[in-house]
Amino acid sequence: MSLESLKLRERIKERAAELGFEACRVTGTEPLDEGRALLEWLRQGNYAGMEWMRREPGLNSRLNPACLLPGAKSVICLARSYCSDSEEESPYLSGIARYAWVKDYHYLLKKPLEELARFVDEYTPRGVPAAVCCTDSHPVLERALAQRAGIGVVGWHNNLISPKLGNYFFLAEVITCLELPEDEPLSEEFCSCVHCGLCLRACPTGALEAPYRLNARRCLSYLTIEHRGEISPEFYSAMGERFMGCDRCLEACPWSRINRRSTLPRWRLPEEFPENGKDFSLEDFIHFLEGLSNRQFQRLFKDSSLSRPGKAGLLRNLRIALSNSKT
Ligand code: B12
Ligand code: SF4
Ligand code: SF4
Repeated sequence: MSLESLKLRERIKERAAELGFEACRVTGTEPLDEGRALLEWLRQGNYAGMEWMRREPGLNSRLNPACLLPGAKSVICLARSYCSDSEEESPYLSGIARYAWVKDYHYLLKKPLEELARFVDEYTPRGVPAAVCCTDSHPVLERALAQRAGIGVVGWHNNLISPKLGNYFFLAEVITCLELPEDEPLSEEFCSCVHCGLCLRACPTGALEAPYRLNARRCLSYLTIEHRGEISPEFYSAMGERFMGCDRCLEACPWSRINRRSTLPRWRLPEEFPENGKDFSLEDFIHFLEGLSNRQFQRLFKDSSLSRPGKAGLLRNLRIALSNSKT
């Protein structure tokens, strides 16, 4: 690689840092080695009801990121912390997984990603397709790409762990036709899972069936966010008073002691909520949601990850959490 392209990679990293990304590293667009693990995961039905995970053409680009952009040469992998200090916790946050304590990341990361893509496009020759921005918005294996770029290492709990950011961070990518020098993956010794296994023991439903193998059919994150319809009573007690997502495997992980405080804006309960949640109770929240039409719900929660399960899904989860709080 020429000195020019090394300098350009550094300039892109500087721009990414200015835009708020705490890590930025580059990998190529060759097919991913983790493709086989993905196909096996799908074959075993571990995707539960997420049918979109196995559909074409999305599956092709998961296996081979070059399918997303003709002539793609590089993937710029980015990370942004969503970690917050617990003393700042508002009472309603204890039932919500940390990633949803900040505003919806699809919405938060869109602008800085587009800005970075524009910056990259300024260096792309005329007539070459513009860069593509992804943050869980395109079918790519974000963790595997970020692992290859050296942002972190996938742990037994499936999450990507970074030596700088710990566990609580989002991933995003800019895929470009520019050929940039690739960064090296982290050394395998970085990950200490073999001597640990705490996440597997902490999972309250046995969803982590083996190292790296998450069965979404048993995962509370899947059940409370993505699953539509009833939740099997088998999982009620494991939910406790949590009603949105699950962090137990991440909380158990020693790497979560790294606390890189997020600068992303916090999500707050809508102003319409009595006293803005100071005296929050599960009953009050249920009552509040029951009083909203679907359209009002969409308006009030549009910048929140809580919009993903929708009003019906949230109410389902809250009622289980409420009954758990009484036993
Ligand atoms: C579907 C999905 C889910 C599903 C399924 C999760 C799963 N583990 O697959 C559900 C709803 C359960 C979920 C939950 C969560 N998710 Co989610 N999810 C996704 C999504 C859209 C696709 C993931 C996917 O392709 N899964 C299929 C599996 C097979 O792939 P994989 O997870 O990458 O697994 C790889 C490893 O297991 C590895 N592997 C397998 N065997 C082996 C063996 C060895 C030796 C090695 C080294 C690796 C290895 O290869 C696999 C394929 O790459 C991504 C966004 C994206 N487009 O990538 C976000 C994403 C993975 N989710 C994210 C987050 C934040 C979460 C939650 C923390 C949210 C929460 N608190 O509730 C939890 C974490 C649960 C967990 N322990 O994984 C972040 C993760 C960031 C990070 N630092 O890793 C992502 C990247 C979104 C983002 N843009 O930031 N999620
Ligand atoms: S998110 Fe919760 S239920 Fe899912 S694997 Fe982790 S600990 Fe288990
Ligand atoms: S809890 Fe232990 S085994 Fe699990 S991902 Fe973290 S370091 Fe690895």
